[in-house]
Amino acid sequence: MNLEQEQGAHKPSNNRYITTPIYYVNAKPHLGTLYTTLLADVFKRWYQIQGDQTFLLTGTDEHGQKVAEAAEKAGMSPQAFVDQLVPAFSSAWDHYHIGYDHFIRTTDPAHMRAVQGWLQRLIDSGDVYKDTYVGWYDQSQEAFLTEKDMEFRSGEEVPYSLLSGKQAIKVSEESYFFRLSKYQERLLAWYQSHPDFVVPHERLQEVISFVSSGLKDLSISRRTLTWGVPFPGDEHHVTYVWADALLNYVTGVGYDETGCSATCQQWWPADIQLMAKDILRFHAVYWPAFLMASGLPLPKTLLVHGWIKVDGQKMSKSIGNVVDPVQLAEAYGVDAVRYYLTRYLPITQDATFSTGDLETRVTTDLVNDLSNLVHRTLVLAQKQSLTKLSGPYAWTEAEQQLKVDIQQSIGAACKEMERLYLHQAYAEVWRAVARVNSYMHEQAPWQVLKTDEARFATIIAAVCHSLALIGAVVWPVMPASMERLFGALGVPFVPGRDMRSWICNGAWDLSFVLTPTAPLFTRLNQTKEQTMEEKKEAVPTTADATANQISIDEFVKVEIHTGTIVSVSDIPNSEKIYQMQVDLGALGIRTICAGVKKHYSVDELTGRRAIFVTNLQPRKLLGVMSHGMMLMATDADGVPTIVAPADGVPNGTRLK
Ligand code: ME8
Repeated sequence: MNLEQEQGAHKPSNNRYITTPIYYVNAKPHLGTLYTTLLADVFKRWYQIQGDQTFLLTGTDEHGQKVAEAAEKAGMSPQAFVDQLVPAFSSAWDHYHIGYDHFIRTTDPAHMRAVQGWLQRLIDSGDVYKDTYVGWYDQSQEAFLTEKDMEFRSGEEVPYSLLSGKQAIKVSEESYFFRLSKYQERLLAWYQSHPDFVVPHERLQEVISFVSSGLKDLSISRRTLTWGVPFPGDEHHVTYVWADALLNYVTGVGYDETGCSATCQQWWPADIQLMAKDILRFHAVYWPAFLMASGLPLPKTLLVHGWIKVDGQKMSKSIGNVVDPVQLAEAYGVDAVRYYLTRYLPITQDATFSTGDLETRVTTDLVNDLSNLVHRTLVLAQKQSLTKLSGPYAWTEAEQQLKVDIQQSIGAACKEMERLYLHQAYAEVWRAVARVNSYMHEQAPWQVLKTDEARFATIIAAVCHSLALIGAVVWPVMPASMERLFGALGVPFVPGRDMRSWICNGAWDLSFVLTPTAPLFTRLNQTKEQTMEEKKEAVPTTADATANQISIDEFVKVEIHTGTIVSVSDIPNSEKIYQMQVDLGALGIRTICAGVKKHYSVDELTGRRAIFVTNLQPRKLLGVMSHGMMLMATDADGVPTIVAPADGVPNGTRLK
């Protein structure tokens, strides 16, 4: 493949094409399917704020045995069954403000005609031929199984699929085959020369080892099934559901029965194809081989995230442990769920979903850190009848430093977005939020307003500039809330405008027209304060000195890390406890509560380095979930003092 073909000869360089898997319509959407679709939307909006043209494709996979059986169970024809389920997907995505540009259904006649045209060309070129398939099939995954995909358990003749853990079914039928084996070496060469083809990179290794162990030709038709795209020239066969489904990525942008149309060439190859790890093989092996056989360029990157789990099991329609995304949004708000999923489910690994954790993060990050900051600023300005702000501004060293720090965090976020690590990007953005909070504490505009009105206005202006920048980069995750923020700041926000330089270089000469507004986020619920004392473990009183001893194995279970307290805030109604944002290096920034209010002021704590236990079970203190514990040593007067690591030991270093 030459370079031109690789990049897509006609695709403009600022066209960004993002896809989600097309979901089976054997049940309603759930949090797992929302997660992938949401991440796709965040990327789309991220590119939009940089002035790129974008196309986001999602849709439904409506053929195959799985859907046919679900329809039969429901006592409906497959077509009627899928027709009544599809709106559940599109309306869930609408509810979450997912800006998809096209919703493709594999039962769309145009898609079906395009699949047939494509297959006919492969038959003509000799890449598809007829033979007999004898082997095992995993119905729940709609996958033909190789020896590596199954295990025989003692005493049982029917193997279990390693893809789903379910028993396979024996299939023996005449079938059309795609010459997958022919593409083995080309695929391996592609992976070798395109290390970014799969993100995270570790997942590419699984693909390489699968392909290296030998590819057999792939059965791409089913004779015993009728619910599918009729195979061209053979009415006894329907197209294998994955061959039909994968083609949606090009038919969704205009690939038709004759091939890649002018519109298709505007968008294909895709920039990011999102999915979870369960369907990586289909996308990293079969799909590129299909594209190679069709003379089409390969997608730039497959972004493969982990699974959302509940009680240790993958959230899935078939297990039935699903969370309804629409109900979740009704309970917590669309933007709160969007934020939580983007920021707190690391794309690199499986993650457990819990509403308790969601509540905590909403309270700490959205209510305490962001919304309170916005609200306090607007209320203070209103009190002083300060509604209009415009330059030139008399920035002092404090604002210059604030600007530098914010740009650094946003720059780091941009870098993380470039490598598609959204969760880390938004952790960086929240460093900027913490920085604005600490600036506000340091500058104490509520005191300045009594003596120096001009300085007061400068401080408010600095916070507003910071908020506008933060709002722009947070817009992809929480569009509705950030549009409200821009409304309150009186800054016109046009998502399609090129904001690349705004974001990269900062914009510190804006004008604002401030309008007080209801808080962006409000506290979900408030629990009774549990004092640190209540939680303290009883100290053993036995005289036997060995009673307190623990083994080394027990000790290593405790994870202790170094960190820096980046910001500190009050918990309303608590006399003892602060909530702190602690930078734990690679572990990210965490909210950790400490009962030291009587001994330390906010200023004394902010910026201090300390040592933290990081794997304690999170616990709630006055509605704030604490994710660790700061270690303290009591001095001779009984005053707790902070234990600091030596200079030069970076944040996140584990103590052993
Ligand atoms: O596989 N955690 O459809 P599907 C995270 N039709 N993501 C999850 C998830 C979970 N617990 N559960 C589902 C199919 N997903 C095929 C795709 S594409 C050409 C054909 C998301 O309805 C995740 O993106 O089983 C996963 O890969 C996809 O839904 C599977 O959706």
